[in-house]
Amino acid sequence: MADNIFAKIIRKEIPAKIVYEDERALAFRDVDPKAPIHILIVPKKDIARVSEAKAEDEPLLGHLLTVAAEIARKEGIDVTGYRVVINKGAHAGETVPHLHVHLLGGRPMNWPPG
Ligand code: DGP
Repeated sequence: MADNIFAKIIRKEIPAKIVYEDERALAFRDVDPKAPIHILIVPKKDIARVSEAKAEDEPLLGHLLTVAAEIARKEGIDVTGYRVVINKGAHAGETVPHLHVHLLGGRPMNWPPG
């Protein structure tokens, strides 16, 4: 059983501001938000990072994106726009070894990212 912080949030061993949950995914507010809306969407399945997802995980990966889009509509950032980010590895700044999709919105963002 994984003991990283997101695995503990999924098991409800530590609190989080949960905004969405179904049988395959959980979404909660980032504890250190980088935008007015910053929500993390995670699979309940233990997948450390996107590079470790298997072909059998493809429906689950797609589900995380449709959940992100649904949350964006509920949070009122669908019209103004938002960014969906997955960090993998040191150069991208991955810090938690459980796959997570960042949903960021509520302000204009630069491109390319820093
Ligand atoms: P990443 O850098 O892509 O691995 O993003 C990890 C994010 O997780 C980062 O934005 C901060 C957030 N985070 C870390 N610990 C916690 C926590 O205990 N609770 C919540 N809600 N977010 C956390």
